[in-house]
Amino acid sequence: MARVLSGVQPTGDPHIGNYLGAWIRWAREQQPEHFFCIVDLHAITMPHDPEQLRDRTVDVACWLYACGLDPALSALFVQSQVREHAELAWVLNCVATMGELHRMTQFKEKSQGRESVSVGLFDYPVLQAADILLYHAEEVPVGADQQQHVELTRDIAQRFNSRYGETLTLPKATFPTAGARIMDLQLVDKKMSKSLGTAGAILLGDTEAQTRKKIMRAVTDSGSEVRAAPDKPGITNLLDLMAAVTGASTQDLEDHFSGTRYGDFKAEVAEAVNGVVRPVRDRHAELASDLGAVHESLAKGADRAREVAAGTMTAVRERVGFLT
Ligand code: AQP
Repeated sequence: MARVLSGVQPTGDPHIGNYLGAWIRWAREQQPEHFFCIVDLHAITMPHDPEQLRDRTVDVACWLYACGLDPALSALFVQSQVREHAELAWVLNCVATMGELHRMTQFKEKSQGRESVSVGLFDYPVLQAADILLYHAEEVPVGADQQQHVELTRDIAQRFNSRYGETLTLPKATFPTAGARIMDLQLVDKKMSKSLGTAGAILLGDTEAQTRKKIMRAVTDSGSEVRAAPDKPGITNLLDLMAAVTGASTQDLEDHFSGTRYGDFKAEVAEAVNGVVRPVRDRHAELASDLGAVHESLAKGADRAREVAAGTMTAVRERVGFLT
């Protein structure tokens, strides 16, 4: 069984992209060797409100448990509660290069148009490498947007190992067959994102009526064929969404919807999405009404994570020449 680490930022209301790109697989495939991390250290790389960060950290934990993460199996924890993440990130900062970080597309996108950008935002991928490498993760289940960061993690680990001796495990990113990059329903050339605004994002916390309305209003094209094609990004995205929630192939869906009008197609997509999200939303409401249990599970998750992380840091400290 492969060791797994993946993470989520507590930066806003989670959406169907987070769920289909990553979380659904975290829950389905979870094992005791799987670690999932709410990356609050990453969340402060952009301007934030401290009180809101605390609330969102707990809320995203409720969503993850609601999606099916079981504290008796996998370990869910909050990144800042395991200090080794920051410690290893510093060591890896001395292995990663400026040139590598300058090539990261997420940094380019997130820094675009900003007058002042934190060093933390630039360094974000190195902290992410530390997250992954601390747990000797072999697999990192993520959406397609994270591929470049996981490749950088491999490069950093490889360089560390060749400089100091075999210490860190080289990870690989894994992606779902469908739903690896759900696009915004209004800005179809942009990935659905917590920070892009809610008009084109299906939030897990939306009501069924809101979800239906957003899908019915999704941007499509002037044609009438339900078919995936480069000149039909809106329809392609809805087909991908439908494939991810139903498990059907795009080809089967194209056959099924052949001759169907866009309005009827969208209504079916909305129904399927609501069917999948409904139990998650209900479970989230239950968990949010008893946060004591959520805090307790997070504390246990952090204890489990600390144990593994401390072992890796002992080896790293010894390798780089720190006094033990
Ligand atoms: N649109 C998406 N389609 C598929 N997967 C997605 N993920 C995010 N958006 C999509 C995956 O969800 C996991 C958690 O993401 P994250 O919150 O840690 O970071 P992110 O990729 O930066 O997500 P957002 O929603 O875009 O947040 P903001 O706006 O705060 O940056 C990851 O595995 C990610 O691939």
